[in-house]
Amino acid sequence: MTGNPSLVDTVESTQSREIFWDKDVYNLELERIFGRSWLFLGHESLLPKPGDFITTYMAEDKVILSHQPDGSFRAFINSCTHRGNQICHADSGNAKAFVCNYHGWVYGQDGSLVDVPLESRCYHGQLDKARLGAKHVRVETYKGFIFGCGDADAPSLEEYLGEFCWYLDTIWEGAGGGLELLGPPMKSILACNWKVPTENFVGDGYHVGWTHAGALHGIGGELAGLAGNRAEMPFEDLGLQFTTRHGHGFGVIDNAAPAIHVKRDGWAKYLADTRGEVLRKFGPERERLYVGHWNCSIFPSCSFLYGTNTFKVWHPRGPHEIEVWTYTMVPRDADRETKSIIQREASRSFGTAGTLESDDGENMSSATFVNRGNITRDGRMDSSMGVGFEGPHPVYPGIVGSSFIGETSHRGFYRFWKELLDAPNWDAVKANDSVWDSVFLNRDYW
Ligand code: UNU
Ligand code: FES
Ligand code: FE
Repeated sequence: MTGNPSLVDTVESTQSREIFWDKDVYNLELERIFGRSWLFLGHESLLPKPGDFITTYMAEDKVILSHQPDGSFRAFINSCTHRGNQICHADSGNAKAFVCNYHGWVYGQDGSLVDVPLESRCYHGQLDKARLGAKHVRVETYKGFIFGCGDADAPSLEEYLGEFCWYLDTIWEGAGGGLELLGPPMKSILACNWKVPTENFVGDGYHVGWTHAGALHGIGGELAGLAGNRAEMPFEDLGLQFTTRHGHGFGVIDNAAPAIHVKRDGWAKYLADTRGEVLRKFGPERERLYVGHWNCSIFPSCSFLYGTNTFKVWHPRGPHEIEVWTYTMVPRDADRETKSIIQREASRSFGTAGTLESDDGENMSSATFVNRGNITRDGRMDSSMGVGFEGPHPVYPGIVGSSFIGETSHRGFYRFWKELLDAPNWDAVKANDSVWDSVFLNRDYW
């Protein structure tokens, strides 16, 4: 499949079904997408003290993220350099050192190899411990969110997020406190390709009124009118969609941030109390975003619903399975009661057994496994909704689509997915920085 130009057709806005099914595509993704992108590892709030650690994944690689005595964070591959055993089996904790179960090699908080049983008697002074530390990956943080990258040539995290920082600041900095994550994450296995939920969160406003019709009807509130795609909804005027360099994107529904929250005295009240400060700090365009509901993906595999406040990582497990990790996003400076209301409401809706989460799961499996069929697999998928009704905007960075219900950010996601899959290295990607948005043809839309 390598180099197949039709995996993604950016002119016709179609994708081959092989992107959800083919094992060669998946292996190339591990190397060229996951191996070269910044991947979400954790938030400072999950490991606040020196010595605190969490174990997580970068795609299929197990990693330890560790809070250093000097306050910085380091991440290293959770596999012993002796015979390869997994070094740490705990999900999180506080540790002075990590001791491998197999033969007892000891790694420090920074991943260096500090002690080896029977070293002088059995290795005869020949073991070079300095060269046998656990393998490091790059770690950088943005507004408390910690990311790791396995490619020394990748741009900095801030360059990788690029103009998307302008959007993230609105909520990750907010009125002053910004957002943090509550863990430990809920974890579940879902039988689907990792891109199905990523594309759903990056910009699938279309499914909300249909897939979630029953749930939205039951919850009531700001989104009840979407249930069943009822004709009286102003579909052209519900919100906007955004895509920026490197495939990040989101859709916003205006004035709907806490729509999925049945209990209104927590998050809804917090937003009402803080929106004035956001208006002063960031201006009206971003205040609009602050009080809107976002479905968002940070390329490649980290997604969140701002408003609902679930934060997800889709860890790939082969082409047809993912491990879903779900955290709750809460304002750092909110009181305990507000945080716990948000956590309950988030779990009830988009937690592992959440009402809306279960609505989506079956579609995601189905969209993956139909491609078992040899004839089916040969076909294509369409993401052409709203082509031409999008373009550069006088205020909002990137490319802006005219409605929450459109596929602008799907197109942005797959355009970059294909670019990174084909690129020999990051220099080749950087060479396209000034022309990446040329496929979004309507320069005069806004
Ligand atoms: O299912 C979703 N991605 C969603 C649900 C998006 C916006 C509102 C509710
Ligand atoms: Fe870790 Fe041998 S595999 S000490
Ligand atoms: Fe959904």
